Amino acid sequence: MTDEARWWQRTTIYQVYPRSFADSDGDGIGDLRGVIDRLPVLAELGVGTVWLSPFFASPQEDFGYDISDYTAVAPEYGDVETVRELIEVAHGLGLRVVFDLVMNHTSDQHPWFVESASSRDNPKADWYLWHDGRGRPGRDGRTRRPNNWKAPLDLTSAWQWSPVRRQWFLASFLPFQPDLNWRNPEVREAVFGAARQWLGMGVDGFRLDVFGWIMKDEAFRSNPFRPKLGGGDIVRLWRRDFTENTPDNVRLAKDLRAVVDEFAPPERVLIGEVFGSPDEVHEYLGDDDGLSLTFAFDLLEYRYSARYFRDLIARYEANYAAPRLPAYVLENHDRSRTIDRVGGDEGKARLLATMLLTLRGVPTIYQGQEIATSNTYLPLAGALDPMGRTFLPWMPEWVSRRIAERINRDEVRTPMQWDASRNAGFSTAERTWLPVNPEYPRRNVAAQREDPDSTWRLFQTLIGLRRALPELHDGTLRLLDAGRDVVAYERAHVADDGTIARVVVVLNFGAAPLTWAQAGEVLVASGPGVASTATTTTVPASTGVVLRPV
Ligand code: TEU
Repeated sequence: MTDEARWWQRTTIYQVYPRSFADSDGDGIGDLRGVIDRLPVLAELGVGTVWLSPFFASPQEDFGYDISDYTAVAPEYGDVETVRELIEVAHGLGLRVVFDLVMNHTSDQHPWFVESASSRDNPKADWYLWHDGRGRPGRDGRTRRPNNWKAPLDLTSAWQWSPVRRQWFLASFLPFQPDLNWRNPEVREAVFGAARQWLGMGVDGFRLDVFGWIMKDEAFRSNPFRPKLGGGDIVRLWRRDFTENTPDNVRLAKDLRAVVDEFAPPERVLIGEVFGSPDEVHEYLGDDDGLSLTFAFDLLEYRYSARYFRDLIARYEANYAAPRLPAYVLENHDRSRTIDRVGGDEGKARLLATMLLTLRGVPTIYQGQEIATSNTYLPLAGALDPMGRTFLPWMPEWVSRRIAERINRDEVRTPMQWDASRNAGFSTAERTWLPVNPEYPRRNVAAQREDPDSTWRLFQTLIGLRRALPELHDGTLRLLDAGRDVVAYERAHVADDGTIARVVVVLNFGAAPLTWAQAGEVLVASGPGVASTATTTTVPASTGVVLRPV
């Protein structure tokens, strides 16, 4: 592994969901040894950074996003020594490793919370966001909630009642995930201390879970009622002026930066899961003293329209001028698979992958995306994911089926499809923790590695090209004039000796073939039928192409 500065600007990130990646001990649950065993396949795919979703001690009610010890590993995944080995093996393969840091909340079973909830005057009484209610207590002893802050989906309050403290505590996500009080210096030191443990072990940085929510308004003011669409998150009825992306939260990014900088070199990366429009969230990057990257979630929408993506690229270009970069996300463990968002059409999913991997920004790939895995339909009743059960217990199946991705995240967390053997090669267990997607005999990594036209091979080619060409990993981006159904851009790079290298990316979202008025060498095409004459290039419907203009 080379310790080049700013390595993260040129990397491609691959998200591993450890519970579903590879099970080495046959208990039906993925583990860290399984990840170690499969790292060579990721190196072969060509990605540069592996981000692991949380594997820390946890009651697993939200599958690791509910932590009960930041410094320990959940026993079903391995132990601290396995983590050390994972980092070493990854580094040996030239891969960087990023962990998931969940700073906003812990599990309600974390000893910190158990103590905090035990009385109003214990040593950790102020470690979480406790607040008296409004008005006089009712017959059950409860007061009215302190303010109108909402849990996800905006259907229920984020405040939970404690009969012991006779106070409310804030849980901005699920009720069993109480929010830590980041204004308490002891909390900061405790969580920063855990981060230092992993940094000292060699982790290359952190993906920061719901980073935008951590520092709420100090005066606990209610959010204004004003519905808001877009920004990459689900629809909101209340603006989150006092709970999300507050000025204090932007300052927290700088404090965290200072912690990870204690460990450079190599430079460590901080990637924020922050929601909002590009003109809001780019603030987190500061003057190169905040987060390194912020995810751009706008690609996760159900939009397959050239105009949508053209506007989006223009907005990110305007707000993330070089050396800043957005970290584009097309899939993750929370949202519907790409192929399901484009009506099951793999050609369209491949076109979007071509865009993702040729934009100016750091691309993120979620395990399974490289073989165009689809959602595994699983009814809401019986879901392991607590989202739907918590917020929509009354919803009938025929309704939830239509919007399943938003409420049953199990559907995108089923085991990785490695090969056509039992359990898709994920596990030798009788039963895996979630069922395997029934498409696996046809759709798996082993089959696609053998097939030069497969989606896995397309990803490998695009990632390889991105690594090889400075115009792709380091160049400028200029949107080109194109027809209504076309997104086209030029990526260019000026070498030290002044020579300019250029590639042009043409993405035909339309249903008819396109004649692009430029000829060139076809470096990659997302589908068959691309042809260049002396002056033009034909791009079939739902196809993307990377051209070296002549
Ligand atoms: O998710 C936050 C987030 O993106 C959700 O609000 C999202 O809108 C929701 O899952 C609907 O798809 C992060 C993690 O990615 C998620 O897995 C955790 O459950 C959550 O934080 C709480 O830690």
